[in-house]
Amino acid sequence: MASSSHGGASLPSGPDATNRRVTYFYDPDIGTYYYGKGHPMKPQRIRMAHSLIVNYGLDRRMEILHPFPAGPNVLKRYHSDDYVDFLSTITPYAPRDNKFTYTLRTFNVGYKNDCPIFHGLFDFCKSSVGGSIGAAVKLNMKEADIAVNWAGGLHHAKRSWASGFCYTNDIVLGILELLKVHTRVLYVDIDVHHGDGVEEAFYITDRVMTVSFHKFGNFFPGTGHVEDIGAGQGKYYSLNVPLQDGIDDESFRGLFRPIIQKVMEMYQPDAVVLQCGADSLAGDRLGRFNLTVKGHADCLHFLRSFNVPLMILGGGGYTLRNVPRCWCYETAVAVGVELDSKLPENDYFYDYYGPFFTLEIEQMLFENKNSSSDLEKLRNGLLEQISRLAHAPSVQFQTVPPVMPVPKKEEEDWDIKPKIPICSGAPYESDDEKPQHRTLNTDGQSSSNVNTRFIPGKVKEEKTTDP
Ligand code: V1D
Ligand code: CA
Repeated sequence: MASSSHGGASLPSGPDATNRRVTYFYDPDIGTYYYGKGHPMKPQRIRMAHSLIVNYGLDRRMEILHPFPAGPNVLKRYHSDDYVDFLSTITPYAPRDNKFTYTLRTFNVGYKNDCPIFHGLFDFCKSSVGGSIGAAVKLNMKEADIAVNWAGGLHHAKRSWASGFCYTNDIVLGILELLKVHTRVLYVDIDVHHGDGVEEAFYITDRVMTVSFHKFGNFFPGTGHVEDIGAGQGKYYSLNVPLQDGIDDESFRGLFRPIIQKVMEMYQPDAVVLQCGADSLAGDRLGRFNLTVKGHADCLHFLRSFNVPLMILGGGGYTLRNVPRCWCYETAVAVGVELDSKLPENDYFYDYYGPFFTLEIEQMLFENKNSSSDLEKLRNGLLEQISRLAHAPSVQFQTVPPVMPVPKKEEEDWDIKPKIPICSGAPYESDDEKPQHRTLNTDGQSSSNVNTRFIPGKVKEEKTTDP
């Protein structure tokens, strides 16, 4: 854990320049998905980021894996059965009769909507979730210190409700995977929008603390009030940092660092998930913040310095020339190298990065509507809220399900028991077979038939006794 003596994040095990083992998930098909004409969400930005990453040579400094697609049964660990069944069967060509229209409304999916039906929608969801679960598995197995999935971070999706360009919540599913091994997971969201879907999933538990920085006031999704702090066991474990237009690097850093420092000290997470929505950058088509790439990446720099297993995810980001710059730079921060500001030639060089062909983006000359006194008040109020946290809450009975290895072969699905033996020696947790859980009680003693599960959105814990 970090020491607070320098107000920064000094590491117990060496300087911040220490190398981290980074695993990066990338699906070569991701850039082909298309939300439709005029829709701001463009999965192509992930392919553009990848092209920059490879042309800077960052691929040589990390492990690159194709995400294993998350099948319906994996998605149903969080999403409702009827919603997943619906997503797995809809196509843009379905007949638009009354019954179908009703179903679309039930799940908030539809034509000329934030969440349209597009060709390959379900494959897109499976890939995005597969990357985040794969990232969690790599961290769980301690095969990586940092795991990256730029196709993840889709923070608005609810259990049975698509929202804000998001259909399935890879973050909730990734965190559920992390919770198999880690006691406390910290979720930090720097997308300009509130991370409502993740907050909602974990609102009543202290096993996940959510912290979202976002624009608040007449802005989608409308949630994320500073007084929304969690409930029940989860009281004080949801933190909201509502901001106004035009926040710049200095103001953002002046909030982010002290707040996260204090959260790290008090909560002591054993894994961290950072949603790096790039719509908080200056000049975003939908966002109204004024961060540079370096200001945005400073959040990652700071979290990385705590040396806690870290999952890095994408999210929003709608100015196509800026998102790849940001996510490429952040990939470099993850592996611990400084990039030359001059962009290397890449597949999108002349179409997107002229006239300067540099990594930097332009900051806007518009007013920062967050006054120093407002920011100070906000910071002090939030630091006070964090000081009410119980120090590092522990879990009384912690189930340790078998750690799921990343499937290695194309034909194996997260849902299907692989034919080859598992390298960890643990049995693979398929959906239709009960896993052999190892359960640790607080004394570290093992018992075999008590299965304590955290189920977000339902009840905090479900205790079952195996027959
Ligand atoms: F401008 C548009 C053009 C076509 C389709 C949609 C939009 C659009 C812009 N902003 N939609 C929005 C936001 N929706 C509304 C609706 C009005 N309502 C009744 C809802 O204001 C949604 C913005 C979503 C932002 C998503 C995200 O950036 O947070 C994200 N993070 O991870 C993935 C996406
Ligand atoms: Ca946010």
